[in-house]
Amino acid sequence: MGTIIKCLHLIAAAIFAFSTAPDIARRTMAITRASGATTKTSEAWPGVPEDGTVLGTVRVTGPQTVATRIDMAADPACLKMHPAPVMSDEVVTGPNGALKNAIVYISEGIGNHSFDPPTIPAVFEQKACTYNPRILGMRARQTLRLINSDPTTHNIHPVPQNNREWNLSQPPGSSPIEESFAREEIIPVKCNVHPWMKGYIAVFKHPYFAITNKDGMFELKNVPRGEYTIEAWHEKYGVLTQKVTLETNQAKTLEFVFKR
Ligand SMILES: [Cu+2]
Repeated sequence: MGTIIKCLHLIAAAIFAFSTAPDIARRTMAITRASGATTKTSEAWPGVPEDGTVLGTVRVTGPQTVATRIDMAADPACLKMHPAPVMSDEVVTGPNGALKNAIVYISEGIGNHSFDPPTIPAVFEQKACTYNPRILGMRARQTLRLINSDPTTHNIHPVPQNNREWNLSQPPGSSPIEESFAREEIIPVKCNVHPWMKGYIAVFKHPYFAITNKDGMFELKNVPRGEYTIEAWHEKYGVLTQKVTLETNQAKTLEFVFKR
């Protein structure tokens, strides 16, 4: 009897280990990647800023999508601030498919080199029941200042995979809330009061990131010579990757084209 129970225990343990192993592996991979431990240090990385530049544009091709209308009727205070219909700004394009609000950043090539975060805070504002900016780029361990400029209560709820999750209510007129994130990650942010409110806070351990403007343009400045992997991320279209080699003080132009 005892042997049978022991056997059952072993089988149960094996099933448990098997079913959780891929999940744990995935999580470990994500954490390792985000902490920078798996990125290869470039031989040429001098660790000091130089005048190298990686610049260019992000575009999207394919059939034009129609922006959906946002219904703010659930909160009269929000509705009142928008006399005209509000359209989703998930995808904002300009001439020739120029894509706004893509994040372009160095994903490999810096190795474990560390940078002190800026002393000025990154600001994420809730304004007219939307996030301003929709996509915020900031640094790990930099202060994040959250502001509610609206006459209604918001609930700021970042949903990270690799950082501490928090969920804070901010009534109208309350003081700014200060928070921070310890690790690299692009974090979706939602408001539990207003389901249409969507934003992202992109956290980097280094200063080499940019968010495309209305012309789809980006510029990474003061990049030292080296070999890098550059990624372009967009909330709807995913990630594109390119390799680039920079000599001292060189400028390289890249174009990223998402396909719909
Ligand atoms: Cu809200």
